[in-house]
Amino acid sequence: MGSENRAPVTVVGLGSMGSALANAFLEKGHPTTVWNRSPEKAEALVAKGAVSAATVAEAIAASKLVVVCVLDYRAMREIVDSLGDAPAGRVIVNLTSGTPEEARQTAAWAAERGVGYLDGAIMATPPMIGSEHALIFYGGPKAVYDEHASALASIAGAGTYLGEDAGLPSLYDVALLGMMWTTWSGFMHSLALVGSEKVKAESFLPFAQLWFEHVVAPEIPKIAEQVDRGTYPDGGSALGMQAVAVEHLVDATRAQNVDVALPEFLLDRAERAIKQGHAGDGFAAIYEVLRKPQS
Ligand code: FVH
Repeated sequence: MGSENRAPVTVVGLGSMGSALANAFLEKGHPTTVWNRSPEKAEALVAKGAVSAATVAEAIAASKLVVVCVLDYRAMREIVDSLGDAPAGRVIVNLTSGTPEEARQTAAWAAERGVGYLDGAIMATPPMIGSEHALIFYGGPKAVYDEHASALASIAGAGTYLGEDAGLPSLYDVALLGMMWTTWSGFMHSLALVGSEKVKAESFLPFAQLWFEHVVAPEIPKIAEQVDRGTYPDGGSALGMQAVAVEHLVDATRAQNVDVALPEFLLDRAERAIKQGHAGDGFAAIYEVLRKPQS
């Protein structure tokens, strides 16, 4: 599509992420209107061709497609609630991070007011925005997504529609965030352990990478398959045996005077799974404990 045919877009919220989004729309040739609570943040974008709206109502009026990316849902709702009926007939793509519940409530708010609504979760940092590798999850009415998919491709080549449920992008977002934090925390714990004997992270790194690549990562698809099947074959390393090894991890961590909370958590969940009868199963049986925390 020639840039003269690009759909007009409004971007509300010009923090680090909103500015990157507006910049990507401008670079792909979309006529772009911007608004931010602190108007000076629009200046760099105006220099690149954006139109700075004096009010948020003016910004919403400028384009059918309105992308909102502010700090949290409270800020998002403050902004849109101040507009009365003005957003009716517009499409709001809300890329503000939050919970599935907040996303579903905002989708209901939009449906009551005749506003097309997609909720999105950005799985990228600002410098990645506009690249083919930037991933953004979307949820909401399929017809609304289809109508705006080509404009949205300007901010993320790897935009992925998850379905009609506006809560799913936030759910995937927090699930991946949790995976990232726990994986990194596991690495931090191992660095704290070897660091307690003055081993440099640099010296340990090649073994951590080898371990991750050849032992940890290849198990991920197998675990996923077992969780979907609901059976957890031990693969030669039963949980009962692995729990004893985790006990060593707890003991050694304490002896090295390193924070013991993480391995204690792992041991506790392994012991709960064993109590539920999973001693002869594999590691993935932990899923049964995490999924039903009351037991
Ligand atoms: N930056 C990142 O790496 C992550 C990547 C994943 C997705 N997140 C989420 O994106 C949302 C915005 O993040 P951000 O990085 O742009 O955040 P800030 O630079 O801190 O900008 C915040 C903007 O929100 C505006 N704002 C805050 N409160 C209000 C309010 N009550 N009314 C109107 N606007 C408000 C703020 O305006 P100002 O302070 O400049 O006037 C900024 O435009 C966020 O959900 C991340 O979790 C980013």
